[in-house]
Amino acid sequence: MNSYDNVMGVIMGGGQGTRLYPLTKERAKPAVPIAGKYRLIDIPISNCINSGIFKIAVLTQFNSVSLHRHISQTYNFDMFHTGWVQIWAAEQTLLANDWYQGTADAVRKQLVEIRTARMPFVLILAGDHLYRMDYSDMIHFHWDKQADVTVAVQPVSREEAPRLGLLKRNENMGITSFAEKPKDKEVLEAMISQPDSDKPYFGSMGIYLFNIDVLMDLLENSSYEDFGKHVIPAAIEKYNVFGYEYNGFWADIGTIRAFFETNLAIASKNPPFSLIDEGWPIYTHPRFLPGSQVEDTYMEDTMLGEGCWIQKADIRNAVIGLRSQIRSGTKIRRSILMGADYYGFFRRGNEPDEELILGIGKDCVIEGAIIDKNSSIGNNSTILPFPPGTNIDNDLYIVRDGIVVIPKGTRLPANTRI
Ligand code: ADQ
Ligand code: ADP
Repeated sequence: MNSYDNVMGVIMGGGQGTRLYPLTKERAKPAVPIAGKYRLIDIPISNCINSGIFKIAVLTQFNSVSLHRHISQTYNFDMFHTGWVQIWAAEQTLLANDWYQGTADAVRKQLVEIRTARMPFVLILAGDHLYRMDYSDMIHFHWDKQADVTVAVQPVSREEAPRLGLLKRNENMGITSFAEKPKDKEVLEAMISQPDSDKPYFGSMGIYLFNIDVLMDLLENSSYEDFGKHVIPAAIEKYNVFGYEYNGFWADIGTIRAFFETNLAIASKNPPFSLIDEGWPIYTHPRFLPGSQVEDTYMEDTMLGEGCWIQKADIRNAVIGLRSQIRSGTKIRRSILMGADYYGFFRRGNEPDEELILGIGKDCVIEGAIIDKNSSIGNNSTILPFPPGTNIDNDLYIVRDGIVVIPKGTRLPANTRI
């Protein structure tokens, strides 16, 4: 594996965190748990490490304790290694006292740190994508093309197109035009690159490789707020900007719906993305948990985390996060359980006070829901999904696009109906 001492990874860890709310109620977006045992930030950091990029900064607006804990417990390179993973949180300084800002603004406010790292190339990555990508191919493409900026692109369908930055390339793969999330029919028509394909557009993956001087120039001499809206269109006018095509699995999981569907998809038969890959592990905080104990349970299309205890349940299409406890007679359909950070008062052979049990109680039905960590659902409760598009804010639960989310640490009383 190559190691790139001249490329630094900058991961955009999230702005206000409204799109994944309430999963971001008490934690920074990069710390949101996925796939039963990881956190969102593990994906881009693992891609960097596996690609040979060892200097990584995570830009975050909401500097949560859990993100710090996760990064410091997980990503420690040994003393013979020059790599580091740092969290750069938005801070109020004499130069900047406004908090919520766009992606370009967030990077601009850390330009001093970026310059101090003295890396000639800066790879900007989103923090809410699920994919496995070897950035070294993109780096070599950038060098071969003698590019100033390279944008990773993927062919996308008509349906996906309005949600992404769209671009067109010439024969040399130079980007000739760019439109950020166009809704206008004429603009959409004009951005078609491959008319006969079922993926006629090139969508920006929001992954950018910049020569440091170009990044400095574009940010220092402007008030551009966003990469997609402002920086990339301006760069095309002034610099050599290329589109590097990537055709592997890639999903933006930055909304509750996308997060939910993608988690369930990876738990399904023939998943579009497999977490099993010996050559390209996804790293996370090692926990030394025992294997999961499953008693008389039917399970189908389920991804099961470590350290769970499941009794006589029926589980179909679900992600069951680490330390989950599910009691007898419970049915789970199309749902994500994030698990727990501890077991509560439970000890094997010593059934505790029902009120204190963590996890899902007896005879519950849970469908179309995300149950965040450390929650407890009282016996005989039912949670069913709402029609897509429904949004509700309630003390005990939140509904986003029809998906019921039980916020972290919620205690739903027995016999609750949602
Ligand atoms: P979006 O994903 O809509 O489109 P944006 O909201 O700018 O773009 O988010 C990009 C990433 O930066 C996300 O991971 C987000 O959490 C993070 N982020 C946002 N504001 C931040 C801030 N202030 N500080 C730190 N992190 C922040 C972009 C491009 C499109 C492209 C899609 C691909 O603009 O052109 O097609 O990504 O998903
Ligand atoms: P999340 O961000 O997922 O809601 P936390 O970061 O609070 O959760 O907890 C995640 C991990 O940190 C767990 O492994 C948990 O055991 C550990 N942890 C939680 N609280 C503490 C603490 N006060 N000190 C040290 N580790 C903790």
